[in-house]
Amino acid sequence: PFLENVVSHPDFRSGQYDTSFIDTKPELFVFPPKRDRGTKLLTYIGNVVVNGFPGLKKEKKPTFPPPRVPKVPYDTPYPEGTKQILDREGPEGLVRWIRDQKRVLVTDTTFRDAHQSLLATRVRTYDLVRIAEATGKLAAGLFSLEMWGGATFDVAMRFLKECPWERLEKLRAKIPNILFQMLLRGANAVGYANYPDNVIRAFVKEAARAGIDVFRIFDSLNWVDNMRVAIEAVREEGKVAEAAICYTGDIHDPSRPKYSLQYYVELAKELEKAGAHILAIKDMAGLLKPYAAYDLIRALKDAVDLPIHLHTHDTSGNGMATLLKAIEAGVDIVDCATSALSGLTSQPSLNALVYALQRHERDTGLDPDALQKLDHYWEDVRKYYKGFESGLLAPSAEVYRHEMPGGQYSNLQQQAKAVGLDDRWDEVKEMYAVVNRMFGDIVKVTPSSKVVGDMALFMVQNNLTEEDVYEKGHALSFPDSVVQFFQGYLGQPPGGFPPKLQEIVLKGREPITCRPGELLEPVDFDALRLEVESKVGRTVTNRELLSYVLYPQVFLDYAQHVQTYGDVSVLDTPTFFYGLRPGEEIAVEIERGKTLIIKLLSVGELQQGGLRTVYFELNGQPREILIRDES
Ligand code: 3PY
Ligand code: ZN
Repeated sequence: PFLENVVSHPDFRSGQYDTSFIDTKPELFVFPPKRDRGTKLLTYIGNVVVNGFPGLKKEKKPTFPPPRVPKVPYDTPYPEGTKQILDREGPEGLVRWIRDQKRVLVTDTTFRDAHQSLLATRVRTYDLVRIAEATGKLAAGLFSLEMWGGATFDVAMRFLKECPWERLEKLRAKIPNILFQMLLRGANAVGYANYPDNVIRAFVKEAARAGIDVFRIFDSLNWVDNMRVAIEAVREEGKVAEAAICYTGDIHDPSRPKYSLQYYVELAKELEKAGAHILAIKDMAGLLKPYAAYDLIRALKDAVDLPIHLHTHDTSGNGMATLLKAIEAGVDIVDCATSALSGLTSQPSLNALVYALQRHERDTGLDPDALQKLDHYWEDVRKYYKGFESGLLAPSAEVYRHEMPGGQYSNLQQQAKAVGLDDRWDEVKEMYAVVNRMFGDIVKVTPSSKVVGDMALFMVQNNLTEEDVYEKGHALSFPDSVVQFFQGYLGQPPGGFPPKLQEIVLKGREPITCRPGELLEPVDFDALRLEVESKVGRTVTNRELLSYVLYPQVFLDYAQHVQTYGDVSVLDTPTFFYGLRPGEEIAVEIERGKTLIIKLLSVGELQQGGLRTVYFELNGQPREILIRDES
């Protein structure tokens, strides 16, 4: 930055400066050797070859056929899409346009929820960017692409070692015509705990500037007070506030009166008053049965004057039936995922829906052949991520019992495995339902779903029954997330906390009943900037600063990774996860027009001190890299 400041200074540019200090001191030109980008990438690849990718079983690199990227002539223009309508006419104009559509509109979740729910959120920017232009040109009739938020922010940095903001910018540059949609956890932003109001405002502002158009905002306890700051911030940016009611229970089940039709109708009215442009029904576990969907949407259409957007998961196998009944009832927009990433804990298939509605009065207008081309690509790319598949092979109607969100299922399974409960997974699922009852029947979605999951694991692990908790609970030390939940730090659940359990968990601590954001001190961004810059030894952008505010340690680890290995997002996915085979050569474009040719020659014997030499060729020149063998 210093050098940049110098060369952009007007005096320097006009040549009117005195350089005698520099001219007379040649030692200023002695620089410590800097590890170049090539060496850093070789070190990364060498490490994966020797030690495998963290969290993946180490295996020989499989052979993947090249993905079928649809051939779209590069000079084909992007058709006008919903993004142009929003930019021209603002959110109110967009809402008017939605109302004028007879067809059902569709959001494609392939870039976010589909892989969050099927592949532990692991799909990399590389694979998204590669299909982005074709998506913009072949699927221009979509309402929106859900492509950011939820768990993607955390996972991008924590596991994929890439910058979530760069993903957004790169996709925006390649898809200028379709609305970009993100999932925002209200006061929890894209994290697991409530943040101060000024963080929520700054995050929304930056996300809007980086390219998000539609913000789906929810609260994990359906507490509208905890959604207001986000809704207002989105409106201030001139973007679309899509406020969500999270659906749980069953409106037709008289034994679950808490989550009755009336409950959702009242919630919808509150959200309309709070400033929503669109109302979302967020059925995160896929509990909304087809006939319930029909009745719910009819009732909501009568109750509020907002377009309705339905999000569901296909865990039970009833997902498509739910969409069709919702469409019959007049829903405006539905969420689907490309066929290759649909079904099970993901969304119903986009391709199937398009065919189902052909020549129907609410035909989507999307071209099934064009969508098929995009789907071929995803069929191929999904294979790269086989190490992150959940193992679920068929739909499971058991979801109506445990009510676990689609995005949590495989996650909790991993957590259970990690604490040695692999063979007690059935008990964990059953306990999840028990805990929900003990907690007073709450909405379960990130982060409240994590609290229920943590408690269920805790009880199974310690062989505790519900009665045990009430009888011996005073002597038990509950998971942190459970204590915080009962302290009111995630907000207030409908009907309040069950007093007996709350007293057992809190052991004399005082719970709060106000909005946590009222108590949290505003973040001092200037002070934090100094703090993070001193830790990473360089300046950071406003976006990086926000990454640090939301995920301090994750950001620092990510920054350290970049320091050591460079920008690994430039590697193709098989190489990122599996490294190279001996003799394999790849071309890596490290920046536009600058390509490195990397070839792995061989891996040396284990040396004293646990090191191996990995032999490469970089642009035809031999290179040796020493790697510590951790195995
Ligand atoms: C998230 O918050 O990440 C979700 O997908 C909730 O359903
Ligand atoms: Zn979802």
